[in-house]
Amino acid sequence: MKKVLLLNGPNLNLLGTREPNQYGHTTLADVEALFTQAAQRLGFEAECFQSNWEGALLDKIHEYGRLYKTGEAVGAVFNPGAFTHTSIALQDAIKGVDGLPVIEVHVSNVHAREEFRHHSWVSPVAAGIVVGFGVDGYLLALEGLQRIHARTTL
Ligand code: CA2
Repeated sequence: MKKVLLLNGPNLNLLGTREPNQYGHTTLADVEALFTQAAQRLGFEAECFQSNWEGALLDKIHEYGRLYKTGEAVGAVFNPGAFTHTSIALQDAIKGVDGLPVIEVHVSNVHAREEFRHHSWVSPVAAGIVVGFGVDGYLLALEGLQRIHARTTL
């Protein structure tokens, strides 16, 4: 079974526990369970990984770049959290793994928030972007990834 990565960046381990007006009541564990079930229905095996460390996120992207090249993975759904707005290293990593489809997700509508959240270093190298649909965005992104996979394996 091909793998699909659900990758979450800094502070997303707090999902559902604080700031419910911004991020809702669903916890990261709930999101990971829903994502894993949805991936199974699409015939993929999900791996869920969250880290507050930039380097750990980079390592996971590199790992999936290798798995994508060997045909063992289809891509990644990635919420880079606040690193979205700061990390050139994440852009370089996604560029560097060359080809791995990465769908960028934001739970909140970052464009309706502070100016500093409007810019993303990840968006220019993302295969698609899902913003402002709450935690449903993760599942919408998975569906998008499945469509990209179907299109590229025709
Ligand atoms: O809307 C998103 O998904 C964000 O990626 C979330 C980041 C934020 O820095 C981005 O601008 C937009 C913040 C994640 C923090 O998550 C928390 C969840 C619950 C309570 C506190 C933080």
